[in-house]
Amino acid sequence: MKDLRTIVSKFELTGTVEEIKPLGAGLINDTYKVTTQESDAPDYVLQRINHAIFQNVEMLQGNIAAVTAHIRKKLEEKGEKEIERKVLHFVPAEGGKTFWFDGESYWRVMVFIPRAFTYETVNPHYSECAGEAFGQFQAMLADLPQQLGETIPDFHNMEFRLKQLRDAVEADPVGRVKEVQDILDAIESRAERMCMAEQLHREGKLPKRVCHCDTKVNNMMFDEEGRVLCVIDLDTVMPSYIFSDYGDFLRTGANTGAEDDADLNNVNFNMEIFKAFTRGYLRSAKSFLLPIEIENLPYAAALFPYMQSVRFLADYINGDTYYKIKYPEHNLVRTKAQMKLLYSVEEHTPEMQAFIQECL
Ligand code: GN1
Ligand code: MG
Repeated sequence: MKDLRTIVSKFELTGTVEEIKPLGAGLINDTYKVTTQESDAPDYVLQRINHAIFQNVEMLQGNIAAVTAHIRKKLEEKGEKEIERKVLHFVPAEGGKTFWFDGESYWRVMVFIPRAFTYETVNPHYSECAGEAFGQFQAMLADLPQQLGETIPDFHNMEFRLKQLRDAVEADPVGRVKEVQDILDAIESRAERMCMAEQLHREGKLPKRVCHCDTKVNNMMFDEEGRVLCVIDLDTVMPSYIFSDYGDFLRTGANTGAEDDADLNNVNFNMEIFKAFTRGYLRSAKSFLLPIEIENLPYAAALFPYMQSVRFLADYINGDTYYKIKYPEHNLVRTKAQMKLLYSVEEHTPEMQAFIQECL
């Protein structure tokens, strides 16, 4: 890999680079913070785009440019102050593109948002703010004039994810299927129901809307007072069911344990977080959501731990080719934690349905 300073020099930064060090905990791209010496120059975020996963970088960056320009315009129209902290700002590279190819990898640079924080866990108050912010994010993008490309085709298509898992099981390239048969059975017994979104879409009952599709709690920036500044990690913004954004936040934000908790006793679905997030989300999204979308929010809460289990398990069976791992069993541990979360969501489903009715 090329020297990071050389890469940064290909972008039109202001200020002198002081240091470049790793940032964040993403499982896909490599991210660095670039600090500048001058107090009046911004700091930056440098990212190596995972090109094996995002194969069409032109499309990827085109989507992000369309989305950020549209949000910026909306914020300007609202007379929003501090726009620079509320929408990502990409820095052009040599040649005028928003990315640079070093012959091997694709890189991009954005302005670092100062005095902003991300969290791995949030309290109910922050969750309510997050729910409202994701509803607003979807609302702001509802009239996006461009048609966005699918940066990862079939990204949240449950039927496709199950097919990937079944293909992995059939190939069993590293001989791991025999040790995970009980998990596979639990997955298969829920498969048909979990593909309900695709079924409803085929029947013309469930629309696709522009969604973020990676609403992990740590993809959201908060200010010093806990107000949401903006949503980051826009690589997967694409048409999907609103279940994606609602469900993936709860998968991460309402888990009382870690995504990869080895102690399953830590992993449960936190109803306080669920309630707060749902209250916030419905406040800003109720006006445009269809009844079928609202009714199925508890399904969305189950769908994402389920889908994530399927994806982690497929990667484990395939010999860990997709997600970054820290130890050999990591994807299996992740799978078990997500399955435990799913069971807890299932137990809480009637309570969730009742709460949603109260909110309406
Ligand atoms: C990946 O890059 P990161 O960590 O924000 C993944 C998500 C998964 C998540 C699981 C492009 O997100 O879909 O839900 O890991 N992103 C991609 O933690 O596959
Ligand atoms: Mg991320």
